[in-house]
Amino acid sequence: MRTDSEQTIYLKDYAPTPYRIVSVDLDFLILEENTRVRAQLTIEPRPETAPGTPLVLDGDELKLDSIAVDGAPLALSAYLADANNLTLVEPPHRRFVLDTQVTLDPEANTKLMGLYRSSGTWCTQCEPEGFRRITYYLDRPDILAPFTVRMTAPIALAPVLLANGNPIERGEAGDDMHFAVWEDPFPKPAYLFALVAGDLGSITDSFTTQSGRKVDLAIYCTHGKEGECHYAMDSLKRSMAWDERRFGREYDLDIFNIVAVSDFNFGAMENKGLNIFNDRLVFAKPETATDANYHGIERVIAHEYFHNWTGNRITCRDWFQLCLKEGLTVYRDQEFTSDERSRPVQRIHDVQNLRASQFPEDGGPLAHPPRPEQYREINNFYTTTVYEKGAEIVRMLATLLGEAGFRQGMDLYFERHDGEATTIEAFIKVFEDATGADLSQFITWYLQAGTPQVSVSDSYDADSQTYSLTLSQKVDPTPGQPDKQPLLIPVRFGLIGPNGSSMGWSGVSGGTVRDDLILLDRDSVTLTFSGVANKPVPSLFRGFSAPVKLSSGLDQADLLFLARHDSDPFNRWDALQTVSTTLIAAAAKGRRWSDADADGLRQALVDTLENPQLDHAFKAQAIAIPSESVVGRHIGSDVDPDAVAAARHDLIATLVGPIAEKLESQYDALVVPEPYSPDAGQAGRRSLRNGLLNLLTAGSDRGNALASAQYHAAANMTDRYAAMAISAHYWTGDAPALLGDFRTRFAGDPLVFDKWLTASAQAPDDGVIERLRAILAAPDFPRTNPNRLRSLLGAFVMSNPTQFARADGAGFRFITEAVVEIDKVNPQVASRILTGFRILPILEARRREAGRAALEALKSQHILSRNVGEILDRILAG
Ligand code: B3K
Ligand code: ZN
Repeated sequence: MRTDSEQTIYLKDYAPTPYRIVSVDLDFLILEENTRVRAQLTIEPRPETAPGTPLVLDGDELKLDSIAVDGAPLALSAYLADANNLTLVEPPHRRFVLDTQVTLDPEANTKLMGLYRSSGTWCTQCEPEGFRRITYYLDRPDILAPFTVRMTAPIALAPVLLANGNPIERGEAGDDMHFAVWEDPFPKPAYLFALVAGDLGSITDSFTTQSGRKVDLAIYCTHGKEGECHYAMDSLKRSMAWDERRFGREYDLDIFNIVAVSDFNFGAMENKGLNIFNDRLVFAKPETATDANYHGIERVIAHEYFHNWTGNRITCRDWFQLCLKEGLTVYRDQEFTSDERSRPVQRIHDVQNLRASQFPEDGGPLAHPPRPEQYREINNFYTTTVYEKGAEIVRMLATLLGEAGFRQGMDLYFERHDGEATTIEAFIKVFEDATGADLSQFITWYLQAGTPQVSVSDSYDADSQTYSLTLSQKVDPTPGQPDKQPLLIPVRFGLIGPNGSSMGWSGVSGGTVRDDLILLDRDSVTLTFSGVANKPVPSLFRGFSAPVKLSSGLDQADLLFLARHDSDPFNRWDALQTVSTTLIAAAAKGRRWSDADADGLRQALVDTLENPQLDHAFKAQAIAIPSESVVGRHIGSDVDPDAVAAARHDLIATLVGPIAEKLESQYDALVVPEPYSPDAGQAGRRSLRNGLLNLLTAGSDRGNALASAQYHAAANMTDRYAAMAISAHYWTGDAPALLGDFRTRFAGDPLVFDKWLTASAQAPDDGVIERLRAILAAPDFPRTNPNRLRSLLGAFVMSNPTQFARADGAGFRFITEAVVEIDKVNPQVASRILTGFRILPILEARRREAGRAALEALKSQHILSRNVGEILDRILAG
């Protein structure tokens, strides 16, 4: 294999640049055929820089048209320019203006990094290293400068001209052209630069900040889609108010714009004052968007808005610190959603996501610390470990310091580091300085990869009324990190007595216990509680207080006791999940459950469903049977996905059989009266009803008919999509017909087409790969659009374990062949799809070998991008 660069970048090599950029003036001439970019960079050497030190700017696929310093064209011997660098051999040893011009072809830019065109609209994506595809620059996050941007474009093609900051001038430019000038007074790294030019519709609104400043808000979109932007606008205003209330953070410019585009490599981007969004995270109407889509829009609008402080005002020193802005901002968006909706339901949702995607990453060949120490391609490190584990680390900090201490630390962070590009160490230090806490052990969470496994043993002595609890931690080796240090693990807990209520104790020895928090800070801690009147059942890691795998040592009876009595909703949910996972995992290995086990679980599910104190959304999560992937992960080695799928199906049938009628009458009773609203109450009710449909479809002979009827009667996308997706997942008799109807019914709506692609990709029948090949090969399949590709191939890889990991290797080969083609167009999308192969180590030998063979063929037969090459090498080495 050859890749375009094998170079590895190391954190230990970090050094500031010898020159800094004082200010940036950009001038874009946007034409149908090409775009000309003139950059005037005011640059100066740092005080410590020796005269004659070369200045090396970054570029990527650039071609230099002209170059001058302080107005004088440069002699050929004074610089070196190629596609990747512009070097001034001996720049002036004083402040000077470097003036360069390059010409770009946005239409041909299928990587969607830098300046590109999406459905006629010119737009940009610069994080992490896209700005160097626009102009030669010191393209790294520790170079902060104020930007002024002038854009000139044809009025007919681009009546709307947007950039960061505030608009300061606009007017006619002759020849049916016009111009606009934008100024962003806040010094920013180039990755936050953005520009949009196009013929767009918009909706507008305003927000008055806590200090009384009025901010103009707008969302821009394709004409005709304005009516689908209102939920996003509402989410934005609620986010702005929440950040003031919860963190005292006020917005700082007079204007905040969002633009929805249809070709985008990920969800959205927090460019200063001009967020650019994948349109799937903006557009929503009940007939085409699900409750989950509304939820996603609210979350991501909030996330990008929150970056204005955590990411933009305070940014990262280098890309190794990515978690500084991403983990913290995910924590903030999770907290926002918890405050806006139901906290326990949101917590369960976030943990499900963590376990479904981060745990597999952390336990496989792609494991890396939240703050990595090396990379070949930084785009491969926008991972669930950096984002979601990063958020868990911030959450643990808040748990350890308490709400007030955490807020004091955050206040100090904003005060001390505003306007800076900083590090994880500086972030941790503000909490130490604000509260006096010693966090020297805690920071290990950022530096060490792998999910800690915590095991528990306990004993009770009735005579002395003492209860002793031993907690031990262990982290398996991960690539490049054979030896692990013990972490500081906060264990929120309670002891539950035989009557189901919480128990107190009179004293505790052997370790640190603060109120309801145990600090597990060594390999093993044994706590002895005195004055404990009866043998308790421990409820540990309440609210999932740390991202660990727990072996509680509790048997099914204890777990079902917790499911019934724990005052902590998360642990009630988790207890049920653990029971189902354990039963399916054992059955997949040939040890089927006893009748008594199944009866006990069934009764617990019924009790949960019938408990009037629990809300619908929680019940929906509680009755959900863990996915095949979650069970496979729990088994951990030598996994046969067919056996897991069969055991899971069998368990559902066993549980549902005797109570099918009861479930169906609950299902009937839960119909949600129209009109549709995306609010948490209605959404929770729909999710419970669809959860029941899922059980009935898998576990009763009524499922096919119920799902078909629901599909045809549905008045909103949530119910229609659920019926189709459930039918496809269990491949019911009517599934092909429903998929066929859905496709024609919504022909022409690309975001609904994505739903069809995803449901199609999850069908478990042996014909699925041929069908997917045909979809992909159709001449009109939009093979440059990331949403389409991910909906089809991402869904197949991540949630069709029986077909992706087929023993004959057909699923693996289908993906590697697709990856070769996609890599030529868009390496970021290709490498993301390839990460699905990280499951290989846990599969049974036949499948593992088939997967490796597909990867070896990919490696030996093709020229691959750095993105794909890095992922491939890491998986093969793991
Ligand atoms: N910061 C961007 C992600 C950029 C991804 C580059 N591969 C969106 C976000 O996390 O908010
Ligand atoms: Zn982010």
